[in-house]
Amino acid sequence: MKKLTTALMLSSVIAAPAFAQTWHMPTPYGDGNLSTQLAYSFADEIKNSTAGNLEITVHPGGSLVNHTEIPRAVRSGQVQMGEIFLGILGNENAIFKHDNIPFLATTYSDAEALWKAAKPEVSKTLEERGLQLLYTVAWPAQSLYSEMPVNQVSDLSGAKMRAYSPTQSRLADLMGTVPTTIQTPDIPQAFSTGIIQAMITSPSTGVESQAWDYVNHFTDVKAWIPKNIVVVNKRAFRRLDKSTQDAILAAAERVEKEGWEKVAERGESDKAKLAEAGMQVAEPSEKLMSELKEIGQTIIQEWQAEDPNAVGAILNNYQH
Ligand code: PCA
Repeated sequence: MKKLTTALMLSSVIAAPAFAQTWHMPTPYGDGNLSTQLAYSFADEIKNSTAGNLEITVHPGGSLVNHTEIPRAVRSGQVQMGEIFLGILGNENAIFKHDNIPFLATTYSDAEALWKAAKPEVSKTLEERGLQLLYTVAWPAQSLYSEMPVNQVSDLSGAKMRAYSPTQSRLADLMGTVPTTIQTPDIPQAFSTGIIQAMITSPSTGVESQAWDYVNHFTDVKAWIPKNIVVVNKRAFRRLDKSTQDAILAAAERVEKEGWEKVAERGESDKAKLAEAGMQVAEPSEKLMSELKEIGQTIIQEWQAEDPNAVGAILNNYQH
């Protein structure tokens, strides 16, 4: 009897079939993006380091769950993990808006510093919603796509502008444009049917949506550097054994570091692709920049007024 038990225990240690599980991880963006590539590499690392005990299936591009539904799907446990663009949570809590504030952090090192300043609050707020933060991936800096050259904000007057978050929608208002919320998979159709005429996003999303089919001009205003977050359902994570939890945390740390290392270069190589495809890639005029920065100041003030304590704490941490 003892032998049999030992044999069973041994076989379960070696093959571990009883404990192997498959998790699902919906993501919003397509395979060409750095964030999606890192999601695959995150899943691979965990599969290897747990010897197949935890297999994570990545479902890119909103294919399993629409982007706007991903937060709820992870929270309810419908899926165990998911990737979310932080800015879309802006209406839930002002602290999430730090991610889309124009001209608050426009270099990658500033964006990292801003993230460091905001992370404790963000993490705590996600915890209260049953979500544990695993890692972050920054996007290349956000710049302007338009049909015509833009030398000043009024050149865009009345244009229909894509918005991907509440903060960006406010920016569109202040620019005298008309915001319309469109997720990335719908960008080509939104341009071709005239629902949008301009957008502010990364070179990567321009490449993914083949922006050159719809607009000719890319003005490199580099207004902010937003991020995706990858979260896990807290209960699902707690149910794992310690070594599997550690494997997830180790992979998350590695991927986050790799993301910050690669993002600047990815922005440059994708910008080169826009030019190769025939877009006019231009540096912004001084006038455009000073007008946009002024709008940025208004947005910061409005943001602070929304939650003076929490936002004030982020700004304080960031600036000191
Ligand atoms: N691409 C995503 C988010 C930020 C970015 O560069 C988008 O346009 O929706």
